[in-house]
Amino acid sequence: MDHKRKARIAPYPQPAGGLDSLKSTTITLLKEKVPGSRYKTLLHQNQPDGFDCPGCAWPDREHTSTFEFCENGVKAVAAEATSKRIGADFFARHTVTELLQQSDYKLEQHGRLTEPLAYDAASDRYLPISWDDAFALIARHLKALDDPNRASFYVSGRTSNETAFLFQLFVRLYGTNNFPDCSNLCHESSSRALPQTVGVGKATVVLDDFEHADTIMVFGQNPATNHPRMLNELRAAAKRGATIVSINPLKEKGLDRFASPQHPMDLLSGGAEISSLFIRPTLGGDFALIKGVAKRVLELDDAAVASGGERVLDVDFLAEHCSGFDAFAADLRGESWPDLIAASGVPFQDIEALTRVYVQGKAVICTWGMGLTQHRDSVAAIQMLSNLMMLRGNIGRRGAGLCPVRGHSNVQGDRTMGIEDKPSQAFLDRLAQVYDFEPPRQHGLDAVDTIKAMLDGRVKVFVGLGGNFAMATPDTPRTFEALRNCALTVQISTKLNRSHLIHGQDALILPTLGRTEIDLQQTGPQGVTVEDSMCMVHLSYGINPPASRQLLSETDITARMAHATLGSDKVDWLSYVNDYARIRDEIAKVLDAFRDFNARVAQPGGFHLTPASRERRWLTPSGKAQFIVNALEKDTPIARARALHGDKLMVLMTARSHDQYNTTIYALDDRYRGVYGQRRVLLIHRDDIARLGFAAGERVDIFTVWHDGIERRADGFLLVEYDIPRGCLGAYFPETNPLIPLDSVADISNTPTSKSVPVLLRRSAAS
Ligand SMILES: Nc1nc2c(c(=O)[nH]1)N[C@H]1C(S)=C(S)[C@@H](COP(=O)(O)OP(=O)(O)OC[C@H]3O[C@@H](n4cnc5c(=O)[nH]c(N)nc54)[C@H](O)[C@@H]3O)O[C@H]1N2
Ligand SMILES: Nc1nc2c(c(=O)[nH]1)N[C@H]1C(S)=C(S)[C@@H](COP(=O)(O)OP(=O)(O)OC[C@H]3O[C@@H](n4cnc5c(=O)[nH]c(N)nc54)[C@H](O)[C@@H]3O)O[C@H]1N2
Ligand SMILES: [Mo]
Repeated sequence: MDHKRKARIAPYPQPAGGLDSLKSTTITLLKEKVPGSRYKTLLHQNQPDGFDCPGCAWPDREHTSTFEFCENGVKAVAAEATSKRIGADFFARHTVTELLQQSDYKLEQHGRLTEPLAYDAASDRYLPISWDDAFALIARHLKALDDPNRASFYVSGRTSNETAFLFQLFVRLYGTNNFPDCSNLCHESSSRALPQTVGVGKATVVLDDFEHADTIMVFGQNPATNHPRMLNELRAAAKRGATIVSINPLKEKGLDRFASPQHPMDLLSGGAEISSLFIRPTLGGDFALIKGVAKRVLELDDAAVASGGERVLDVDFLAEHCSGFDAFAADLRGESWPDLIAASGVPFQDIEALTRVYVQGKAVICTWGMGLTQHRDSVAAIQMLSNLMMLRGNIGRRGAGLCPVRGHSNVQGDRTMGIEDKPSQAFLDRLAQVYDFEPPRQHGLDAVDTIKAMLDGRVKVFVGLGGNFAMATPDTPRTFEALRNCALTVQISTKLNRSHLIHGQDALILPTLGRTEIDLQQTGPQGVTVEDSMCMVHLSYGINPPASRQLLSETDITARMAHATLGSDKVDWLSYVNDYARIRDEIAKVLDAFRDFNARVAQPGGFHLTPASRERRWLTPSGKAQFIVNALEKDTPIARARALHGDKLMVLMTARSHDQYNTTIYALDDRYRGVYGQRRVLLIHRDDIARLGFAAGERVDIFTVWHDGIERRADGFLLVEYDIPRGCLGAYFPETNPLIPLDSVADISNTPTSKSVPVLLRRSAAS
């Protein structure tokens, strides 16, 4: 394989962005053979007359601004606009068993899926099937189940509001709340933590607040790769003199310096400085760190009271808006400094430095990503962040607030539309009233629980609306076994991935339009709506011709699936497909926040779904912003593993390289981390390499320490000396997903602990 020849490790000396970003873009367009005529696609990205970038959920300046360059946005668009195609002839040439030998990288590289296919066990191949027969097969399986809860319906976050709404209506009319979604693997911890503290599980800021913040604290995020447009906001804030802090075990590129390709002076000057302070907790150390900062804030306030100085706490905000402060303060006072320092991995002087920055800020924004959400105590950590922000009234004020930075471009909108395994009773009541049926009331299955239910045979039908369930989820061999246990698996997809090859007895691949493509229905080209990470809802219109004439839109597929399964007596499914504006009218009937939906979304830039917390209205049981006390836990799986293995025990985080979109591998480099032509690398501190008796450049096998007797391993990882805290390791997913036990999940949110896996290393036999 030619990429092996190029495998090398070479630290990247440049700032993030810069000319290399432009170069990488050109290579991407050539490699995907994107026709020149489609380059204009890129100019329509996030424009009022164009489509919403499928890359990430970071908002745009009102969708009305000039073109903002984003290297990874280009990759996401190019992956969809590729001229490569695979149809029946491709599947006739390859058995599924053969395709299983190919890497995930190679599978996606084959190009766009072009026609519906059904698995044929006799030949071990996918063969063409008509759309009608495909829907009839789904209906037959769903109707044959003795209980609707034996089917589970996964949604990945690219799906539009219109499709998501129809999909949840179909599934609830069918009779279940089994809605695993990619959010379960992602920001579920934020979505569970925030409603308890501030009443709404969404950001309290909008983009404009970044212009007014004097302090921005970025927790557990790698924006240069995952939200490149965020760097423009950080750059502007830094230029204005705002203080930016990165809280991350790694000193990620872009959080240090960023050379904006839009600003030629940056390219010449070596980029703009972004963060002035780097706080580097150990993996999973954030809860203790944030609690430490909160404790220090309280101590500084005590000192101010004693000396008659200006209060550090926002006493007016606490008095008027908060509940539970006294219990919280008492808990903080009782917490031990040595415990907080040990658990956070942050020395006291750094906790002090972070506290000083925080209390000097008059308008503070905290943003966070997967570094905060994928640990066992993630819900507690995010609640602690909320507590910290409440201490100084940093919520519901201009330039201040909480900002979970979502991943998939419409993952937030899908949840708003009711893709939710634990729907509120109020939402179900409205569905019941508008559609005159009794929706299922008991909670459904999320992603992890769906895998468990498929493993033990409770769930027999799996439908995936986008995504790559087999590879995005933990404990890969068990997830594979679970999917193979199904009577039917259905994947609605744009490109080939492993979830098509790890299938049930019957299996369908239903190819669909991507967001960049023209969605032509009876009343003309249709737009769809999405909600970004800061609650802006706007329209998106595809501009490219569809990859194949046989593709149906996701909305159409959903409607036809519903029609075949349930008939159209109650809901005239197919009529909605003619005109998506009619679906938006239905959404407005069920969700008050979407009143006059069609009119409001037609405004350039769309409209804002203002969360109550932004206006200091608190939808919590106490009616106030609620302080929540959480104890520092000592008896954790990692502590228990360490008690068994001493300092041989390492903690692994699994994250993204610069050249991937979740399970889609665009290429084999991770430029900013200096990794080229390979992905089986393990980032490790040089002292740990020596201490564990290895040498840099050796290969190791990774073993999980877990208590269920199952061997979990991932073999042949190259040790790469890296600036990472001692005791911590970094590697890429999905290669490392076999290491994450299915029941190693965050409390309350049930999110896999992808950023803290207790492991041991052994020299690889293959090295
Ligand atoms: N190009 C591109 N864009 C994407 C994606 C993609 O794969 N590719 N994925 C999209 C999706 S779905 C999502 S959710 C987002 C993900 O975007 P991120 O949240 O940036 O996701 P990760 O790559 O997992 O990076 C996690 C970061 O957290 C840090 N970290 C790990 N553990 C800890 C910890 O214990 N504490 C702290 N403080 N930091 C920690 C890591 O060093 C890393 O910088 O990006 C979205 N955008
Ligand atoms: N170990 C570990 N595991 C993780 C994570 C981690 O940090 N570490 N991160 C988790 C996170 S944050 C997330 S969000 C999940 C992501 O999980 P998923 O959302 O399930 O995975 P993706 O890789 O985003 O899905 C890619 C596939 O989606 C299909 N696709 C792309 N565009 C479209 C479209 O427009 N319509 C349809 N129908 N299909 C489309 C393509 O076929 C492509 O192969 O992974 C999670 N898994
Ligand atoms: Mo995500």
